[in-house]
Amino acid sequence: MSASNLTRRSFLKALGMGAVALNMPTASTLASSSKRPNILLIMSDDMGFSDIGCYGGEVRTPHLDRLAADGIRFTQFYNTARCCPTRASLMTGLYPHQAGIGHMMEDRGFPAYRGNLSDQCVTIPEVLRPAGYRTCMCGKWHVTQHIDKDGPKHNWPLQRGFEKFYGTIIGAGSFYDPMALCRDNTYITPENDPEYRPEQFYYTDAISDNAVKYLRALEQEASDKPFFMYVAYTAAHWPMHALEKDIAKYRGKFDRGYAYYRAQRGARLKQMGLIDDDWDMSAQAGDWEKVENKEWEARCMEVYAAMIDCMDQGIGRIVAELKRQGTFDNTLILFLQDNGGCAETMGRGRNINDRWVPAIKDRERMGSDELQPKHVPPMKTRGGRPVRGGPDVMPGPDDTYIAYGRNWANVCNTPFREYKHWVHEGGISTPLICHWPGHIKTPGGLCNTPGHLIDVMATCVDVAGVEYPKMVNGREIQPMEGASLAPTFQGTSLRERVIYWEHEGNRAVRQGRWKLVSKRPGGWELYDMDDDRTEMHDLAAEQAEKVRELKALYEAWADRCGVQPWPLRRRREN
Ligand SMILES: [Ca+2]
Repeated sequence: MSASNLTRRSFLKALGMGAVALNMPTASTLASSSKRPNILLIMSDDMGFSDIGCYGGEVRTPHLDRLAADGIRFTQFYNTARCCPTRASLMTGLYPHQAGIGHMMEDRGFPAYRGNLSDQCVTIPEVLRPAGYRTCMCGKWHVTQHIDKDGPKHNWPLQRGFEKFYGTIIGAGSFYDPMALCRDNTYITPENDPEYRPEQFYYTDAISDNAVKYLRALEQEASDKPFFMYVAYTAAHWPMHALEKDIAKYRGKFDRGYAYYRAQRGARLKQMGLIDDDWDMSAQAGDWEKVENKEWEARCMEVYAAMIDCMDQGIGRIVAELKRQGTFDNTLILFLQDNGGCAETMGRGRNINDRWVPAIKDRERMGSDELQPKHVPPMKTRGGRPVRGGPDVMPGPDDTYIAYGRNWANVCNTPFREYKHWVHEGGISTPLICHWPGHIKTPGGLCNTPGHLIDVMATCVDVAGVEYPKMVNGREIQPMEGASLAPTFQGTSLRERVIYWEHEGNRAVRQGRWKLVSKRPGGWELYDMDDDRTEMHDLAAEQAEKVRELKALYEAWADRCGVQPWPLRRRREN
C-alpha cells in the first residue's frame, strides 16, 4: 500500500469514517472530506457517442456542454452495450453477470442470468445511505423481472437503497403514457398522480421536474446531509416521441442525409481532440440518395434530436436548482449513456398498421386510474386512439411508435462500428462528463484513460469516504470490480487493468492498447486501439500470440463471472 493511501486511511479514521476503498484519492478529494459531496448521476438511453454538443453532435445541449467546459470528458468510457446489464453494472460496481443480469429480464435459471439483481451485491444507495446520504431516483430502473402491480418488489428502487423513487420499472414505452410508471412502490398514471400534474405530460420533463422536486424536498428535510441522486432518462430510446416545440427547432436540420452529418461529426470530434486524426471512419450505413421517404426519415432524426434537447433542458433545470440551493459547488455530477445508438427496427415496417390498428378493438378513453398495460404496440393512447407506425406516419405524437433505424444510429455512433447489442466500439462507447467545482485540475480537459461503468461505485465510495461492505444481512457481498475515477480529476491516469464485455455472445476484452473482440457468431478480431480505435484493421492473423493471451484472460473472466455460451438455454431446475 502506498504512503498516500495510508495518509488517506488515517485521515478518514480521524474523521470516524473507517476503512476506505483501495483506490488512491487525490489531495483535493481530501480537502473537502470534511464536507462530503453530493453525487448526481445522470444517464441517458440509447444514444450514440457523438450526439451531444461537447462530443461533436449537432444536437443543442448547452447545459451538458457547460458541465463539460468546467469539468472533464472521458474519451474512452465504456458501458455494456444494453439497457439492463448497464444499469445492473452501474448500480453495483460489478460486471452485469455478477449482479445476476447477464442478459435482460428473463430468468434463464443460471445465477448470472436471473433477470433480477442478485442479493450478493449492493447498490450505490445501499452503500451510501447507511453512511448518512439521502438517496433518491428519477427515471428508468430496469433491473428486475418483477413488474406485476402486486408481485414481489424486493428488487424495486425503494427496496434497493432509494428513499424516494419516481419513474418506470421497465425499459421502454410511450413518453406520454409510460407503462410501469411508479411513485415509490405504487403504480400510477399521468392522470392520477396527486404530486405531479403538468399541463402536458411528457416523460423526460416528468423525470426532470420530479428530480427538482426531490431536491427541494431534501433541502427542507435535512439540509446538513449529502445526497445521492440517480436520474435515468429514457431519452432517446424508441419510440421517437417529442414535444412539437422541441421538434420545431430541428425542422430541416437533417435534410442533407447520413454521410454529411457523419463527416461533420467526425471533423468536430477530431477538432475537439476526442478522436485521433489518423483513424479511419467506420463504414457508411445507408445511401441517402436511395431513401424513398426522405421527409419521414429526416423527421425521425429531428424527433430524436428534440428528445435529447428536452433532456438537456431538464438537466439545466436540475443544475439551476442546485445553484439556487448553493449546493452546486459541493456536488459531483456524472453524465453518461447506457449503450450506443440503436439499429432496432421497431415501428418501421411498411404494413405495420395492418397488424397494429385492427388489434385495438376497445377505443374508449382510458380512466384516470387505468394503467397503461402495454409498452409496445398494438396499444392505444390514453385518449383511445390506436398507436401507429411505418413510413406513412410522422413520428413524435402520442399515437405514433417508431424507431429511427440503423442508418441514423450509424451517424450517432460516429466514428465507430456497430450498435447497441454489440461490443465493438459503437455499441459500448459513451461520453462521460465529470463535473466537480474545485476538484477538476484542468476544466474543459479530456481524460484518455479507459474507464467502465464498474468504476462509478468505486468513485462514489471514494469521494464519499465510505466503506464498501463485505457482508450485508449475513450474505457475503462480492468485492467491487472497478477503480475510483477521482485521480483522473487531478490529471492522474488510472493503473492499467483489464476490462471485459459479454452480451448475447458478443465478447471483448481490453488491456492497454489492445482489444480482442468478436461479433457472434464470428471469430476473434484484434485491434490496436491507440492506432485504430474505429476497429478497421484486424491484426488477429499477424498477432496470434496476443490473441491467445487476451483470449485466455477473457475465458478466465467469463468463467469467474458465470458467463454462459450463447444462445442461452434455460437451465433445468432440480
Ligand atoms: Ca438503452
